[in-house]
Order: sequence, then C-alpha cells, then structure tokens
Amino acid sequence: MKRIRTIDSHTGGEPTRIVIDGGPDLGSGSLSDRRDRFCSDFDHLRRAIVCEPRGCDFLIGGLICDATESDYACGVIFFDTAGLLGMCGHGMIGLVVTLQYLGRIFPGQHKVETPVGIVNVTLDLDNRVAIENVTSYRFKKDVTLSVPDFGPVTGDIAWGGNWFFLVNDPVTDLSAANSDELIRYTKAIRDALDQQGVTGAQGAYIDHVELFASPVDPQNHSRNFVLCPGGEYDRSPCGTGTSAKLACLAVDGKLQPGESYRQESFIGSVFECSYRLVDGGIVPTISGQAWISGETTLLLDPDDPFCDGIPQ
Ligand code: PYC
Repeated sequence: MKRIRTIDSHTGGEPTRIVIDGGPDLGSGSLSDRRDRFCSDFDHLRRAIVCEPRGCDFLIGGLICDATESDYACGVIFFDTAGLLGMCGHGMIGLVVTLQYLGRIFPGQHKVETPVGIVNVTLDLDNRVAIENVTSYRFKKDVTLSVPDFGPVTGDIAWGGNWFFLVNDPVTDLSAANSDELIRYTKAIRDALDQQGVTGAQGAYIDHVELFASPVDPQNHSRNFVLCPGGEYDRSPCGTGTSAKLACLAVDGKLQPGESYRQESFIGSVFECSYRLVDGGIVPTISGQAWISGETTLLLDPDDPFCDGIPQ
C-alpha cells in the first residue's frame, strides 16, 4: 500500500491539495524539467491524487519540491485532473498558508519557485497572502472565433502564468443557477480555439476561458467565471486569470500601475490586486486568504481497480 500525505486548504472556496510526503521523486534540475518528468513518468500519481475517487475536477494539487536556490522557501509544481499547470494563484496562496501550518515559514516575505518563474509571496497574520505573480502580458487583442451553437465570440489572449482567452462582451447572468450553461459555453469556446488553431505564444494550447460581468458587491470592480482545464469553474477569482485580466486592463490604459482592482469570483470571494510595469508586461500582485481544511494520508492499494483514479 503506497501512502501519500497531503494538506488540503481552500482559497476563496477553491481547494488545493499539497503533497508533503510520498510524492514522486523527480530528481534534480530545473522545475520545468522536473515538471516534464512528473508528466512523462508519474502521471498515474497525479491522477491518483486529484482525480475521482480521491479528488474531483475543481481540485488543484501541488507537489512541494526542493528549490534550486537555498534561500527560496520551496519549489512547487501545480497540477489538476487534466495535467500539469504552469502556475496557480489560488494554489500558491494555499501553499503559503500550508507552509505556515507546517511551521516551515512565518509571516514575512518569501520566494517560491515554479516551473514558470519565481513568485515573491508575503504572508500576513490573518492567513492573508499577497503573491507577486510571474510577468503577465496580453498576447493578442480582439480575436474573433466562430463558436458552434453560439456564433462569433471576440476576446483577448493573455498570459498570467497559464494561457487565457478573455471574452470581451460582458455576460448578463453570471449566477450559480446558470453554471451548467456557462460551462457548456466556455467549453465550446475552448474547443473552437483548438479547432481553429488559435493558440498562445509558440503554439501553446489555451486551456482557460474567462468571462466577466458586473460585480454583485459594488465594492468590487468585476465578477468572473473561469473555466479551468479539468472542465470545472474556479471557485476563487483565479489568480493567474486575474493576472491575465490586469495585463489587458493595463495595456488598454484602463488601470494604472499601483491602482487597486478587486476581482470577485463566481461564488463572491474576492482577490485584491494591483500591478507594476516591467519590460514585456506587468507584475501583478494578487492578495487573498486561504484556510486549512484537511490533513490526510491517501492510500494507494495496487489491488484497487481505481487506484490511479477513474480514467477521464
Ligand atoms: O488561481 O491561478 C489560479 C487557478 C488556476 C486554476 C485554478 N485556479
């Protein structure tokens, strides 16, 4: 029986499962090399940790790794039920609160290494974490797709640590009652991107689709709905998706450096954000709270027919 120890948390309602012991040994090298090794040699463990029956489509996993520099708090590789992620904003906030719970870090500033760059994080006393995400930028503006069953849809393509298609037209009903239809709509957009060969830089597959509407709480600037690779929507406002949004607002002159922007999620949780300009884009700061929700030993019984997760 293989045992994998994990700590679960949620950030604004979106869960993160951090593997603290028993995960794959990915050896040394850059985090992106180790991510490739995770994908090629240990995909069964990814599925065992986050897919049903132990997980679900909106669960994000994170594997703590040794960092390449001794003064970094750690490295992390995020993953979900569909594959490996570049970065994960809500997951990073969950990781930092998990490291605090384990007594590995204390309030203050820390660095965490990811396969797509170093993320500076600041942990406060009240489970609040501000992350300075990787450089984010808009790649293409006003791309129009023909989406079967829905007609033409226009949006921007932007990088916030993952690739996003951000739909321009506001959606009138971003409410829970409409979630099945919103999933159908955003999946149709993602399929259309793929079928029409619309990609991020260097042909990268765009695996996240983001919709916007007016906020329910007038203190906030916008409400979003983010389709994640696993086919579920992000319960948090999506840290990488909000970074992509800030990059678009910045280049359109709609948000100034240092100005505050409050992104509300589909369930009403909020990230407080701002950005600073750098060469090639912006560095977003995303701040939110996470809460520890479980401490588990996953048991992987080789005789269990669904030991490695239910195939998708
Ligand atoms: O917060 O960046 C994020 C994220 C990505 C996928 C789910 N959440």
